[in-house]
Amino acid sequence: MTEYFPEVNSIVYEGPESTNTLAFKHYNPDQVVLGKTMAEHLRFSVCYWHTLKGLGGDPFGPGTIIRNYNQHEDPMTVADKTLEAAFELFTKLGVGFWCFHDRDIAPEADNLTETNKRLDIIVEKAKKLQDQTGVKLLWGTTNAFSHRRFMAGAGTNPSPEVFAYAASQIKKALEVTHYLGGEGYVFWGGREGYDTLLNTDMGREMDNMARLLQMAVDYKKKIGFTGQFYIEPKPKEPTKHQYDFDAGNCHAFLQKYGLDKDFKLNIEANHATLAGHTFQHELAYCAANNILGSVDANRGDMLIGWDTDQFPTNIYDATLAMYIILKAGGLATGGLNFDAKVRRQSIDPVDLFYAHVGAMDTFARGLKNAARMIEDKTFDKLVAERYSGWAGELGRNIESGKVGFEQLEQYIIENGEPRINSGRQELCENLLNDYI
Ligand code: XLS
Ligand code: CA
Ligand code: CA
Repeated sequence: MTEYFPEVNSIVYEGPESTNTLAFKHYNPDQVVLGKTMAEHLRFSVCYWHTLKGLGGDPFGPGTIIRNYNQHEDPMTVADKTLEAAFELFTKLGVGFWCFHDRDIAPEADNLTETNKRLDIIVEKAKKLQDQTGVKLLWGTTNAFSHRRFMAGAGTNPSPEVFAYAASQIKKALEVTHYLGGEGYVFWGGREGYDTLLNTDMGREMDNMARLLQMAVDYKKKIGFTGQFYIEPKPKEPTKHQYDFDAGNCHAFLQKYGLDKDFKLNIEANHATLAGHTFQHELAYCAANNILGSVDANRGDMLIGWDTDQFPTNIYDATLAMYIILKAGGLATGGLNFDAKVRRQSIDPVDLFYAHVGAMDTFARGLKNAARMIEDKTFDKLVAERYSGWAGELGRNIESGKVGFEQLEQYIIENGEPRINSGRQELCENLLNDYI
């Protein structure tokens, strides 16, 4: 098979002292941390759309990046070579997983039947490459947002015909994800939102979105696909307002429509910050509500208000994220998927490797830092102390539902002004810095 990245060898762990810019300084896949290997904890995944297909286009100009695997007239030849390049990259990076949209891996044809045939050809090859390399599918998904037919959404489209197209496309994507042994399936609401309420029936759109998801749940059971379903929140972009705004919003939606047992969330760092939250907040919300599923590990830019999808390099954020993830018991079927793209000026193939090596090391450091925070119980002790009142008689009575307003009023009349304690935020932040 052709080698597409001959300038890069397999990336190996060389330790913190290494000066090799194409080696891991912290990610040591077999190193055991809190009872599991780093590879088992972190479950790194490469995303197909940005890493293999992204060419650096932005609203002001087309792509700047030329790849050796897409220099061909025939779109199926390009798809074939891209897949080979992809598995070479996955293997050289040593990631265990990949993720794709149906349309990333195989181009659309003139009608759905032909499109599905093309998809089958590429999926067959992907299955072979997975078997040869041991790289697994973390999740599959449907691109029901790029084609012009989806300009007004898929499940929330005002036209039932577009809804039917989206359903057909999801049906097929579920089948191929199942065939490839995918551990999950993501629903990101592409253009499921609105640009003006003046032309929008919001209630109907949300009901229809739920209908589409319920159909997916039914079909999943029918074909025996046992992978985990995820919803991925994002507050805006491409529409002004996306219905699956943030974790809290998705949670309410799933509960309202009785879908909460069938879905967890896929939390993307850049989407969290676009929603005005921290990455850690969205993870913590999910953990507190038992809906933490998977993670799209990237970052935004503090000064840019859109989805820049940059590779994660912030050790502070990665530490806080891993702290929440570890405390929640880990990612189970999920993983850390690098839904991130190299910058428009990073035009060399080697930049893809620098990007992933840096991101993997960032999360490896986050994992090691978080593990020490947990072992030392530094913050557990602070939190336990802060809430210790709930172990007393009053706290127990409130939490067990034994008392109501009248008894609590009586308590205050008898005992007077409550005692209050310092929150110690500065101390907490100083202690955190000891681990970074
Ligand atoms: C776009 C989303 C998308 C999903 C998968 O902003 O991040 O890439 O992860 O459809
Ligand atoms: Ca994403
Ligand atoms: Ca994104």
